[in-house]
Amino acid sequence: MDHELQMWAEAIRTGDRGSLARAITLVESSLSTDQERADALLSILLPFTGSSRRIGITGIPGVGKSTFIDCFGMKLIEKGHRVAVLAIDPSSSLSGGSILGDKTRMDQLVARTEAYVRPSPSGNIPGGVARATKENILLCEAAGFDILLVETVGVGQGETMLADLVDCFILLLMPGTGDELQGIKRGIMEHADLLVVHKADGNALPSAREAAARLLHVARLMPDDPESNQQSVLLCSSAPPDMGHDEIIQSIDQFFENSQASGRLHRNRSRQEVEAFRRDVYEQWTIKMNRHTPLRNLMEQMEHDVLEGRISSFRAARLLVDRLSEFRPG
Ligand SMILES: Nc1nc2c(ncn2[C@@H]2O[C@H](COP(=O)(O)OP(=O)(O)OP(=O)(O)O)[C@@H](O)[C@H]2O)c(=O)[nH]1
Ligand SMILES: [Mg+2]
Repeated sequence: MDHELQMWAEAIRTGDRGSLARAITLVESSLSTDQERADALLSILLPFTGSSRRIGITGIPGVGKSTFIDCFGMKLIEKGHRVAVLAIDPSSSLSGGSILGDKTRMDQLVARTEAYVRPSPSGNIPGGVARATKENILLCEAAGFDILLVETVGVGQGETMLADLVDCFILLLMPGTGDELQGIKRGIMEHADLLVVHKADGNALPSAREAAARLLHVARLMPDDPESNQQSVLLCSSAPPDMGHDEIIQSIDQFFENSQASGRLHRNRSRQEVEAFRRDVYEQWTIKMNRHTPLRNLMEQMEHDVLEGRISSFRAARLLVDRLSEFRPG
């Protein structure tokens, strides 16, 4: 085994932040040599991962996810936890940019040695943001963080991606907009383990209370999944003097106790592993195909034929797969 990688892994395990940051950069690199090293490093660290609580925080832009995490993270540190925060931006693979990265709003957390805050990756990540985030979670666990908070915007694919990465997720909602669902699909509401009416402060407090009461009503109408925990609805403010974070911590403790006892936690992680494997096979296969010139040429030719209507997409795909054995692996 590569001695340098062993030393690097050791430094990560002792909590050296520079080594952790460099490992995350390696995981997000698009160079294939870096990808191979990242794989090797993760393999060394794998036995020291998996024991953290992975918690997703979602909600529309501006609902206060980052401010909430800053405050919530500080309370967790007071209770003796070590907290890592990863932001994911489901659009960054497409746009090449990061909508979250430039305004993390976690000034308290970034100043603490018990916390590690990593803004969302920008640029084109091989295998996508979900793959990189999963590996970053593992790295942070190996570095001794026992609570992983993953922030993502609750629109588009964000929440589906989140469900494949975390054990539990919190949906933040805002009062006073007339519609508690605020464009958030019912699907997310059903998946959330905890509904939090955020910004419950100042003039907004009465409408926050009303919103919580209505949400509780909706939550009770949700189809009852015997496996899931009773969905809670809590009020919270992350503006000073903050309010409600301790209740959220209690509710999450309860969630983890229940899901550990019922085996749900373990089953969910197993499902995530299989999903990740399937996704990675597909993505690595695509990367390999794109690098293999004769295959790429054939694929482009077939794409052209599909576009011109000379062949159906299904038949073209089948012909392509049938011809794969003609090509030597690249
Ligand atoms: N009154 C009040 N304002 C808050 C609270 N939390 C956040 N804010 C404000 O709401 C605005 C948005 O906060 P962010 O934490 O950046 O929201 P976000 O959901 O992370 O936003 P994106 O990352 O852009 O999706 C900021 O101006 C915060 O100061 C709160 O509990 N109460
Ligand atoms: Mg944010």
